[in-house]
Amino acid sequence: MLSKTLAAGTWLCIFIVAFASHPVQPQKPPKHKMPAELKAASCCKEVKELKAQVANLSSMLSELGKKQESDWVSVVMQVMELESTSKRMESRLTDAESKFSEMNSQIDIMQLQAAQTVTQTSADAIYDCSSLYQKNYHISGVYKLPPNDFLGSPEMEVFCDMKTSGGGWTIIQRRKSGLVSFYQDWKQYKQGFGSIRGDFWLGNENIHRLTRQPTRLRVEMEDWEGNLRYAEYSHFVLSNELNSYRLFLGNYSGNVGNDALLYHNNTAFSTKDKDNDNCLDKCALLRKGGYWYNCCTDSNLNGVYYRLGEHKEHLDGITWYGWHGANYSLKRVEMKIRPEGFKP
Ligand SMILES: [Ca+2]
Repeated sequence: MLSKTLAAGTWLCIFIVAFASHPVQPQKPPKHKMPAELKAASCCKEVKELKAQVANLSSMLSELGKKQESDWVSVVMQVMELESTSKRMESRLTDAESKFSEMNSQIDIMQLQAAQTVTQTSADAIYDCSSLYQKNYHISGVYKLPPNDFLGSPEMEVFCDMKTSGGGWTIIQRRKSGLVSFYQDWKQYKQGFGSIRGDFWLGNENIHRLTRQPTRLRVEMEDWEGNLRYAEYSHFVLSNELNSYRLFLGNYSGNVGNDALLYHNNTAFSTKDKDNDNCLDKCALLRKGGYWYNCCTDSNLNGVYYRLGEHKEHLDGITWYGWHGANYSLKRVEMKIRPEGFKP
């Protein structure tokens, strides 16, 4: 009985130990995990998609930035190209403008030269555009004057204005395209430079010879707003080279409202290499032209050609002080002469 009791106690102990070391957990029902996992997964997916979209947008932005940059560069290039095209057109227009009148006058000139040999010794010889006008050449344009014994001038190409105020004008200076620099030396101003159909200086020697007879000077000007003015002077004389092509002027008339050339009366011609002015300064260097500089200017018709936009920023431009002041550079100027007694 005892042994049976012992055996039963032993089995009880084993059972307790076994139970203590491996407690049987009551089986809980499995938790339902799937919705949370799914949620996390779909959230990640959204983030990833958003990240991808952001990355996409950034790359689009940077592409747009680059495109804008290249667009800007191309716009600037186009503007530059347009500017240069406009310059080319301007010079072509200048050529075209005068080619028509040149064609018209070319045949006339040949006839004229034939006529000239007959009339060389008579009073009606060809001196200038006014003599041409008197011989019924009434088209403005380029003419070739034959050599002239009275004036001592060689054959000379001139541009005649046969329309303004009765015509007969020989143009001695023109500024209209800005394609010719007027910052030239004594020799250049003496013999003349530029293009007879565009911007040019006829030459101090030629002008001197043409003013051996009583001569009238007319200065025509245009500003950048399209306003036109003129000034005329009686008894315009350019002395010879020994007298430094000194300028003499008579009375003023016109509508520019101010006699800005009078300040230059009885003044010698100066260039960058010949300082004949009445100043300690070298006016030709300061005003960048060749002119009858006093000390220095009330007008500077041979100054630097400045285009619209730059025309109000400089003191060495093409100026007429009494009209637009010292720092307004004009758009167009023509200086022309004809004999005092000319009658259309
Ligand atoms: Ca000086």
